Amino acid sequence: MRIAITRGVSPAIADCQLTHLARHPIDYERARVQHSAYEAALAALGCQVQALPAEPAMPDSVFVEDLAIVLDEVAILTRPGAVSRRAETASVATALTPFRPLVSIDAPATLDGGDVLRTGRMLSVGLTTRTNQAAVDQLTTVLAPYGYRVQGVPVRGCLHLKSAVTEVAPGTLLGNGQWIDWRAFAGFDVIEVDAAEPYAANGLRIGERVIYPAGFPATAGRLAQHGVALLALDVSELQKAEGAVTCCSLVFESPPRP
Ligand code: CIR
Repeated sequence: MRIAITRGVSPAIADCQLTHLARHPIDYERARVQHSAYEAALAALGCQVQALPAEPAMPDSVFVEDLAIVLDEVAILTRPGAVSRRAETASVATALTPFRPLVSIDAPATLDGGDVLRTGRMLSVGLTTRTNQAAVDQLTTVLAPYGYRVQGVPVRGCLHLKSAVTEVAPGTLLGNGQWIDWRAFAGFDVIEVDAAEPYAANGLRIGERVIYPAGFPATAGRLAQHGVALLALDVSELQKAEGAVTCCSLVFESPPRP
């Protein structure tokens, strides 16, 4: 069974953290409708959606990806880089407890899940305003017994590593080479986003399909040429909060893959 943990949009989302974007009004009702469509897409792709209640006092709490890294063997609870987001972790820990043993990232490390790209037994970890080298070091130590390797990847110009690169098919990465150095991903096939669509690198692969934001037609065309099947969604209000499609869920198998 594939589980997807989500959380309703906070009515305070207009007060979200913003790092690289200017603040624009966010239509809360529209954000809710878009988020419901996102949850419906997850369900249509075979996920059992476990929706946590919205947190009125936590503006960014819809972005549950940032609170944990769920691997087959263990789940890592993060220590988000934005102090305002640290209170979001507790309820995600409770939600994950039935599924995985939990390990926490501790100070001085800071880590956002949006900075962690897993490809097989390799975790690439964005070094950003949210995630530091101490987090890379802690992940390396915690995950070595399970056979994972961890590499830090410098990121410039965007919030998270997965704003800059995601895996859209086994061995195929979609990314923005202005924000990362592709040499960190030697051996992968690379699809570069269209230069006019810098934010187009974030797709959420669920089985054979990729949930993908509407509004990036040139990059979507490139993906189609590579045979990547998209499920396009309008997530405009979440994008104004500097989020995209990976950030609104934690997707994993239960029981873990053998
Ligand atoms: C933040 O700055 O933390 C939120 N406004 C956006 C987080 C997006 N998370 C993600 O892409 N993993």
